[in-house]
Amino acid sequence: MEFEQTFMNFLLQHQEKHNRTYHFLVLMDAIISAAKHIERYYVTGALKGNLGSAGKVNVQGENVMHMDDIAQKIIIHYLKTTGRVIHAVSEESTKIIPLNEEGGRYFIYFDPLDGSSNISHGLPVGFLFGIAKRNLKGPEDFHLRAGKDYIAAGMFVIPTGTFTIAFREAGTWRFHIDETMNYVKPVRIALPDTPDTWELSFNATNRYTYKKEVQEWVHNNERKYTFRYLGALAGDFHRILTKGGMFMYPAIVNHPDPKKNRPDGKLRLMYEASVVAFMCREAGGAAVDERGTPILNIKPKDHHQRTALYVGSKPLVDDIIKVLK
Ligand code: FDP
Repeated sequence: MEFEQTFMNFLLQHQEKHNRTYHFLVLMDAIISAAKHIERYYVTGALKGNLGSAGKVNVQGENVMHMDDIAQKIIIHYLKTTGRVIHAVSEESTKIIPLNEEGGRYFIYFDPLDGSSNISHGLPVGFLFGIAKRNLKGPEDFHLRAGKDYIAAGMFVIPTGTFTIAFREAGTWRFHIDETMNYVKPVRIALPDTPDTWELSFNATNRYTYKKEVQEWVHNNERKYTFRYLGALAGDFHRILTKGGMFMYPAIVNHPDPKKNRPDGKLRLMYEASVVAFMCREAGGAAVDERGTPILNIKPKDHHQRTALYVGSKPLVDDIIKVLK
């Protein structure tokens, strides 16, 4: 019989090696429990009628699916039980969610089920999260942290049983769920240097809505790489992490219907772009916004702030920066 190291054992060793407390373990245990719970609901969702619309719109003005609601409730339940979370910021909640303002130690920013167009098909979606820590040395600035101040960020691609997490200055790691529903077998991820496997990922329908320089860049580069697009950031980025290349969701500035322009981009900074940018940096890559500013340096003004995103292999991101600046 062969046994693989579990995520919790890996994390325990990581905390001991770096002389850290066990508080983070308590938080991660809750996040793992939530993810497993969501995963079960998702795979049985079509049978139970949970993959349809909840008949309301969220803070982003987007249609809320039943599963969004279910995932949100599950995550908040588990976070509450830890006593370690000060505030949670979720895509599914207009306001920040205070959990333990006095005794908590962490801020968590999450999107419970990202990639909503896949939900009704039961296809992959993501539970994305970033974690920052209370300022233990000085005055508390609460929750509006730049990605560079996160201590960890991760994603579950649901329902594939994969979990990827990055720790500050300690790499990006991938785990797979086993038959006992444990995430096991840590594998450290580094973006491949050679372009042979690189992929480009973007919503091709939008290509003529990008600014001219980005349209030209796409035109000049797309034939060099394989094109893949699932329509769920976690799934698309999961591929980029192992194959290399670049995922991009540029600003939309040339839409034939100007009301549909998105000059600030579409993706949310705190619980989408910064999360993947953090994982990408720890795997040796980079991420920038429409001006070529590193995503991890952007301090949000609002917890639901949007941004354009170019994330992936450093040489490709560096190349597109030339047309962004
Ligand atoms: P969705 O709107 O379906 O929830 O931010 C959300 C996101 O999905 C990302 O997961 C995904 O990469 C992107 O938006 C897909 O947007 P398009 O449908 O415009 O391609």
